[in-house]
Amino acid sequence: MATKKNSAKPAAEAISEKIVNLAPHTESGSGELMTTNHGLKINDDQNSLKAGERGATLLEDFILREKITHFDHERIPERIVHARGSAAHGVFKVYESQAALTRASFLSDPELETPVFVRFSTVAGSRGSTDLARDVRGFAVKFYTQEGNFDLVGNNMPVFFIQDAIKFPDLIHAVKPEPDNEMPQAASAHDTFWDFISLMPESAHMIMWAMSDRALPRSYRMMEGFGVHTFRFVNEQGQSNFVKFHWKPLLGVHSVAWDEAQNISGKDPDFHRRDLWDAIESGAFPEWELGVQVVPEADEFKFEFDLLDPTKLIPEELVPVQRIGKLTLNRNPDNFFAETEQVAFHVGHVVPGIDFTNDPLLQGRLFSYTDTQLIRLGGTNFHEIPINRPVIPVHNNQRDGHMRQTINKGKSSYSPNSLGGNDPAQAKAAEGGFTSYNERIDARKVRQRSKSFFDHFSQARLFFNSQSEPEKNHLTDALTFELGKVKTVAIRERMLGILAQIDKGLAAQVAYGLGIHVPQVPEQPINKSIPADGNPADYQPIQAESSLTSSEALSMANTIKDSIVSRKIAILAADGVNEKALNTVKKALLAAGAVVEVIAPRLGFIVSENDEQIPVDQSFLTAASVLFDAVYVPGGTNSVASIEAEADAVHFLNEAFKHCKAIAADSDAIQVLEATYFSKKLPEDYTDETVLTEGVVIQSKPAKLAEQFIAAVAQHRFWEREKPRKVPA
Ligand code: HDD
Repeated sequence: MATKKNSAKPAAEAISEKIVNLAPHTESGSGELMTTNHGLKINDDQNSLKAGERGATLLEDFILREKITHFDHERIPERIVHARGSAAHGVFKVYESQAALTRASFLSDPELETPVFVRFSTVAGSRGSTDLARDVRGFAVKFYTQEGNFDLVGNNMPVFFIQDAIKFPDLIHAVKPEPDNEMPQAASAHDTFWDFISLMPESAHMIMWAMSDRALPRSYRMMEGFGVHTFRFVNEQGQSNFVKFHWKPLLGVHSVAWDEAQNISGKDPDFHRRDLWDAIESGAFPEWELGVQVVPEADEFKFEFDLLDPTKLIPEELVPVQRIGKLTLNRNPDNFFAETEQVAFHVGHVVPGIDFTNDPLLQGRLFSYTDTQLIRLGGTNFHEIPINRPVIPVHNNQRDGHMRQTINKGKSSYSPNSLGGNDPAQAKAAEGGFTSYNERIDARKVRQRSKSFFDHFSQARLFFNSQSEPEKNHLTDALTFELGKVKTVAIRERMLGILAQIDKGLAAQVAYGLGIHVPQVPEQPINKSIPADGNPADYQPIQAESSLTSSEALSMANTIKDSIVSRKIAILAADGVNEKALNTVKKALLAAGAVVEVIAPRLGFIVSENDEQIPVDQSFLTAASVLFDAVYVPGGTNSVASIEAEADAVHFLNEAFKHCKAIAADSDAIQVLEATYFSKKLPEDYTDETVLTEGVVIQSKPAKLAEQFIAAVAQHRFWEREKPRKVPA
């Protein structure tokens, strides 16, 4: 199925069945009188009840007590992982019926629009931490189908650190802030994380992803998503196929630079949250295509890796991704706590036609998610919270518990019963009753891992080999940074030993940055995740080579670069600006879907050459280049002189260049570029003629400039500028 183009609908239409279903639970105080929680109208919300105007507050003040008590209880525990997140409502539609593969009804009817709620997150940081941490991103989708809720609880990386859920608490303890001093926040660059990772070679492949630019997304809207595990599709005839789920963003997959990420964390820690919110508010609805890689049951053992091993992906060269439907996020939540915070995902929320495999990570997750909601949301009735309710009715014999909302009628709450006519009745498979896939299992009870899980390096190497030169440099720098923050030299060395198994050149470069040598490997066992009675020799990684030398889909350099929709573009201007140039370029950028802001020495208005008032969106004090994708400097003698003299403006341009962004200037604004450090890098003969050198556009004709600038912005970044490796600013 060919990629469908961006087809955003106006925000006003974004009312799905789930939005209708949430409506009775919404509240607005607009035009209403204030009441207590019990409906009593409040006359004075400013003063507590006192014994005399200078006297003590009275215990009798039930209004004060209710208000303070509720406030004292406002917080609930944050998620143990993925605490920091942001979410949106939307819809999903399948392109063509997938009934041959799965009986899931939401995948069988192209007319059917299934409401969804999607939450993106970082993993390690607390609720208040920065969006721009170097981290995996969660990509959790709740489909409110006519057969119940289906949750696809994935990440923006297709593999995971560990193979067995029993290691999850260890992994998370290692990455979270260290227990003695609660440092560092939202960062893996510390001893405990790398201590654990360096003892667990099964994490090698995921470490390549986590240290790559994938860990620094430009936007949630520009990330891929992956179900990670191999799941099953089961059709009406009971036939099963293995399936891997993918989300492919229609805006392409893009990242920011590490230096930029660190700056954004200070300038706007809500950068991704704001970006998602603003895009949806402006009608630039984020879209992804749902992709599936389908493997017939008969091919289970055909691959050089185990389909049940969550540290492996299926290269797209081996099994192409078929794009079967589209997800559109078209509405922001009304209330962060009620929706984004209280939404409860669970890999075990499936619908008929979707089933599990024996991937030991998936199997452990099937326990964890309900358990975590019980403590986080406070009891068994969390499914009754509006955002978690299915859009279809719920009937069973479960009863009561904290905060029960449902008023179950009738005498019988057991099955079988005769007093209630034996209802609610079980559903036959033909009526949509869920039946587990009838997989044959004939085995001994063991605590073991299959030998087919023991190749830890071949796909790590495949990933590294598939990266472009700038991506490889970023990955090398990321590892050097992270291990540079590790204090214990033995941990650094042990990690170099693992890197050397992946790529000797990579290990050597990181070692150089750390000022140490790559140890001789593998002299000693490197896997320390061994049972007490295990023989270390039986648990060491096996050496294997992927049959592919590289895989195109693994590099972000090969992503789509055909759109500037929702890219943020700064125009640096001051009084005396050439309004014709400014307006022409601005209009063209807006028409191409970009967001444009005029940045000037102060807020209010600037007055153009021809006395036109131009509103200013931000001053140099509030704006920063790291919050924009590209920058344009229009001409106009006085404006150009002011911008050239404005240190913040020159810094803005220098930094934009450093972060490899598209830059455009009118020919008569050239003196501004000459004030930057990168003027030396531009060809000398630029005048009126077009010069498109690594994303710097200099033009005298505004319409032509706009055209070239748009093409440059669509490229996203000109990473080649980083030669030799780093650009000072
Ligand atoms: Fe998990 C949350 C994704 C392994 C236990 N996980 C959580 C969220 C995402 C993932 C996106 C946030 C959901 C939201 O936005 O509310 N987790 C993954 C992926 C994994 C994975 C892609 C590996 C393939 N997780 C994993 C394991 C365990 C957990 C192995 C435990 C054995 N995950 C949890 C949890 C969380 C959670 C403790 C914390 C908050 C929550 O569930 O609702 O149950």
